[in-house]
Amino acid sequence: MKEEQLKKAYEDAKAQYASLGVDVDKAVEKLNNLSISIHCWQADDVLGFENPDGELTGGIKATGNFPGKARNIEEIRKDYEKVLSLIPGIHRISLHAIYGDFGGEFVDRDQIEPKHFQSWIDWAKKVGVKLDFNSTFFSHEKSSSGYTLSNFDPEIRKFWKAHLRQCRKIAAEIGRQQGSPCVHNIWLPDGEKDKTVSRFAHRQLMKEGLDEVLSEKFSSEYLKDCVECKLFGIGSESYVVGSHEFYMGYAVKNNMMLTLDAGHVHPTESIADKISSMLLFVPELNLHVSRPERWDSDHVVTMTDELMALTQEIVRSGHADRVNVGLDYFDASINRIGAYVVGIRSTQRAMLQALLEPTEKLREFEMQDKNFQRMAYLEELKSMPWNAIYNYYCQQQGVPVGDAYIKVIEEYEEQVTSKRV
Ligand code: RNT
Ligand code: ZN
Repeated sequence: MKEEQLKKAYEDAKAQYASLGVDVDKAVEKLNNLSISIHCWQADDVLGFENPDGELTGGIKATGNFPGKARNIEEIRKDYEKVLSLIPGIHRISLHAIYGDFGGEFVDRDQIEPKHFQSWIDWAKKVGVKLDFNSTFFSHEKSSSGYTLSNFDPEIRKFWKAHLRQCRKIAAEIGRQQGSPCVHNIWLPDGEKDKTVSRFAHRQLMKEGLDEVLSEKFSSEYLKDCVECKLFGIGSESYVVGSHEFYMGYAVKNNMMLTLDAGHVHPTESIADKISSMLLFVPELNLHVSRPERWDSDHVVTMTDELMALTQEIVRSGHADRVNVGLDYFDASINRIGAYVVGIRSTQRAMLQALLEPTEKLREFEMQDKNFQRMAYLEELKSMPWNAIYNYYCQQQGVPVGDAYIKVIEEYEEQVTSKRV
């Protein structure tokens, strides 16, 4: 689209929103301040660099074998730089512990240290992103029984506690060096395929393990821990130790962040409606924006009704500053750079639509019991020209407008990723 056309579409859209009492500039400024925590693991199907021949376990699965996944740190960083060049705004990259710079050596999970992430910290500074962190409790022989921190074997529990301790040290060091708290997400795959009898005992062990390690205090200026609940996984269909109730209770009791993953609830349930409840009881939320297709399939995020409901709830709560928006999906069946860019841009667009809502007007209808009017406006809003605002924002930020990113990704595929064999 030509520059004048873009500008004109934007001005027209702005006028339409103004007639509803919506300040477009303010909405765009808020969108621009929204840093999305981009998960590192879409680039290489959650494999990491700990073990080049490793296999993804823990009840999650990246299906597909599209060529071109990143095979080492250089390639993965190059891919992230490409992704960052195709999206507006300033974002964060969320690293998993298995993505350390181990220099070709095998470093076990209980031995990882801040030094293994120093080159990431330096790289992040260079490209202008902040880092978040995730401990990795899966894809390891000591998690093969299905239980880590909640294992009945004390030696295994000891190993994973050591891992968690090291991860917190690393995350805090990242936070200290980058001058912004590092969000450290704790997700454990613990659970079982079939009817588990000792549910209380495993949960008690998990609670004790977390209590022991999390009792070591770090400044919240450096580190923010959060715990992620789940409903079921592949091979843990019957029982997941870290269920929603477990971590909701844990986070509330310990006044800490809770992570809500869009794929970790019952198929007819949505995490959108949990936002306004949990914000009353925990200091902050961390989101894993994902797209479940019948199960926790971790499909690329697209603009679904669920995503719209989620971004609307974040904005309507009035506490968007307490919600960390992170992504969590891994699709190995399509171009992985494309998967990143589509998911990030869709999340931004959903957020922009929510920010462009005349919420006060809708609330007024609600107060006056005018629910037909509320419904009518909610429907009208769906076809407002919000995309003209997003396009103009992209142009202003110097990133491709509309579908222009597709060609850039095709070129990168031709010149770079397709050569990775
Ligand atoms: C698994 C969780 C978890 C992982 C990542 C790789 O179901 O969603 O967040 O996807 O840590
Ligand atoms: Zn997740």
